[in-house]
Parts: sequence; structure tokens; C-alpha cells
Amino acid sequence: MTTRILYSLCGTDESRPFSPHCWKVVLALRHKGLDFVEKPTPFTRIPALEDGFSKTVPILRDGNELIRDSFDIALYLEEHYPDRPTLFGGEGGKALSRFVERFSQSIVHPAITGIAVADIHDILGETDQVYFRSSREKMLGRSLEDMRSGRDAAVAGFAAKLEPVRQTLAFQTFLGGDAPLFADYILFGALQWMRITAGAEVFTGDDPVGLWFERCLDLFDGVGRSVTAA
Ligand SMILES: N[C@@H](CCC(=O)N[C@@H](CS)C(=O)NCC(=O)O)C(=O)O
Repeated sequence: MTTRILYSLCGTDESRPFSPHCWKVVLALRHKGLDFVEKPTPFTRIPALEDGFSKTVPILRDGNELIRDSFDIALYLEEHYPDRPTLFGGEGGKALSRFVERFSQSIVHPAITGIAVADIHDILGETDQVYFRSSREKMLGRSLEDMRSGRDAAVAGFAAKLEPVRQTLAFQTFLGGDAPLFADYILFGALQWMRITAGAEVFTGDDPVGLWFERCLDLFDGVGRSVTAA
């Protein structure tokens, strides 16, 4: 039997893994019907994983193979498990998923950072808090306290950033069409990160994006719901 390990990210509570990129991989593995063991790891222990293989998670060990980066992991799974349900629906799907990744990374992630960064700090252990504060304050050019004071405005402005997704969902049930593909899991990962760390209510009850997110939470026996909202 293949040993498949997904190294993911957690704060003090190992039962609440929260990394967006790791959630993408959880859904990709479930989509392919592949068993795995998840090992949630605090930030400052990531560099020691698998003899220093990667500075970031997710890391997937699949037997003797080690793969880093969520998109590369999805490509690897597609290539090595071609008989399982497709994550991309062909080469065009791979290219278009890259657009969804860049949209998520450049528009959605900064917006979520504005909402959740101080909350993330608060769920980390002491060593991680020191690392997180200094690395994030340097990256953002602002203190975590300053970020926290902008939280309400960030929540209020969030839903509008997803207007292209909202309009797309008027044509189809998932970004992938009638059924979800990796593109859905990319955006799901971002919203799941916010749900678990900040629990912010960013959508009105009838917002198609919120309804799509609920559909994603239902996938694969509700694996996304196995971790409750903050
Ligand atoms: N492009 C990478 C990004 C991975 C990434 O940034 N992971 C974060 C957790 S969400 C991480 O491990 N950060 C380590 C750190 O900031 O020290 C992917 O898609 O997997």
C-alpha cells in the first residue's frame, strides 16, 4: 500500500488545519479518490519537514515521491492517476485553472489577509506568533493591530471582489461546469481559509458565490465542514 502523506498547516489546534493551498490539495485528493494521512504542522516546523524539502506547505509524499506547491501537486495527481476523475478536463483546463489561481492569489488572498491576518496570529503558538508577526508586518508594511482596525471595511468590500465569479455562476453550477474541477478547489481553498480563521460573514444569504461555497463544503462527505467556522 502506498503511504500518502499531506503535510498541511495548523496553529495550536491540530484539528483545525487552515492553509488555503493545503485545502486545495485535500479536495484534489478526495476528487481522485485517493487515501491520505494529513499531518498539520505549525509554521516554524515546516522547514524541517522531509529533510528540508520545502519552505512552504502543502507538501505531498506519495510513496517515494515528494511534491511541493498546490498547483504542481494537482498536475502530478492528474498525470499519475489518469484513470481517476479528471481535475482539469484536459490541457485547456490546466491553462484556465492557472488564471483562476492568479485571480485568487492577486485579488482574493489580499482581501482575505485584510480580514483574517490578525485572527490567524491569535490561533498560533508562541514561537509561531513571533515569526508570523515579524514576517507579515514586514510583508504588509503595517502592524497587525493596524490591520485589525481595517477588518470591518475589508469585510464590507469583500463580496464585490468576486463579481466575475458571481456572473459566471449564472451560467453554470461550478467553475468547472456541471461538476467541480480543480479551479473550484482553488477558490474554495481561499474562502475556507477565511471561514476557519476569521469566520467572517461576507456574503448575503442569496449570493450565488456563497451558495456555490456551501456546495463545495458539501463535497466528499462534507470534508470541508469537518472543520467548523471560527
Ligand atoms: N505556491 C504555493 C504557496 C504555498 C504557501 O504559501 N504556503 C504557506 C501556507 S498557506 C506556507 O507554507 N507558508 C510558510 C511561511 O510563511 O513560512 C502553493 O500553492 O502551494
